[in-house]
Amino acid sequence: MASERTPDKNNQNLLQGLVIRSLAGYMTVRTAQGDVLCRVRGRLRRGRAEGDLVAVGDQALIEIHEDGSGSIAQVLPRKSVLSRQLSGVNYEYQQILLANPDQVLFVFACAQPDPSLRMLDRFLVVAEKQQIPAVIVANKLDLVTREHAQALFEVYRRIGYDLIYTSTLTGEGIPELKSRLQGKLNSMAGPSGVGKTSLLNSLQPGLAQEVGAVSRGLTGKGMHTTQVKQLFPLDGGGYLADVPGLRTLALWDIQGEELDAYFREIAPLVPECQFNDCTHSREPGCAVRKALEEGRIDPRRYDSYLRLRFGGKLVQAEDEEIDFETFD
Ligand SMILES: Nc1nc2c(ncn2[C@@H]2O[C@H](COP(=O)(O)OP(=O)(O)O)[C@@H](O)[C@H]2O)c(=O)[nH]1
Ligand SMILES: [Mg+2]
Ligand SMILES: [Zn+2]
Repeated sequence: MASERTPDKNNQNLLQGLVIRSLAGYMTVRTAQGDVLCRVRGRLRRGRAEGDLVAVGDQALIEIHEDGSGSIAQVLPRKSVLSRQLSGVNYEYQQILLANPDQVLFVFACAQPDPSLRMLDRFLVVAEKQQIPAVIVANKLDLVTREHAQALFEVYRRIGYDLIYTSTLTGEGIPELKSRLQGKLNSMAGPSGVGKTSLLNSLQPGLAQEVGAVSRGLTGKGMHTTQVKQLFPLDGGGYLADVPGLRTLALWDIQGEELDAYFREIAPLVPECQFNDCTHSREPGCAVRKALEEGRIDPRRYDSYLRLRFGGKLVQAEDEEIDFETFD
């Protein structure tokens, strides 16, 4: 039908779909009529953009051409984004790592390697800033006693985070994790060796191989400079996103003055401090330090706050030695 190819201001001939893959200027859009490869062009490319106009996770309206290829006509409003702000002398650009994420999973091990909880605290700050719910996965539960695992991680549940203990060896926590992912757009990050690949295997046979094949296929052909972003469908519905840029999440610039707002247990106390510019370090009448002394704030979390607030470059360098990744 000729009318199918006519661009229509009322979107009558456009097909809606989910952007599931992004690579070198092409987007794969999953629609009710199958996957359509779309070149990003035209209106979506022209002009001085202030940020990525289309990204993996976006809901898009596409136009299908005679040869079966498509083009993206419109991107529907996003409900949330994982993004980073790129700033220069005369530009500001919002790079979208993932559009519409429902939640982000931070995976650590209870042991081997010992969890870097300060790194986790940094990630949680970024998740708070971006207003994306975080799920903490404490893997390798089989290597420690439950008491030990709880001493490490239970503080996060107390301050309101979703926390799941897992073991890919015994299978503990895997069904719970699976149901937590269902029907949602999930992303995952964690240090090397904590068991991310093993978790993928436990969650869904073939998923880890699928993810691995995509990254190998690219690096194998010398395309290592090109980043592929992809959503992997989950059997029970929903997606898991492989978003390479997530590894830099912890390094994003957050202003010192806004930091207290991103510590869940500190934020509600801030209005009670005597000084409205209280840094919660040595000021008199500080409600945060009072809570700390009364045991209502975890000393290790408070230490994380202080280090992020006042640690400067040294602390950053120390933290950044930890190799963070999404999948490998
Ligand atoms: N004891 C134990 N070992 C695990 C568990 N999950 C993964 N491992 C092991 O930890 C190592 C790293 O796992 P891997 O999945 O490659 O971690 P990744 O780097 O995060 O992808 C491998 O030797 C796994 O067999 C677990 O729950 N318990
Ligand atoms: Mg891995
Ligand atoms: Zn204070």
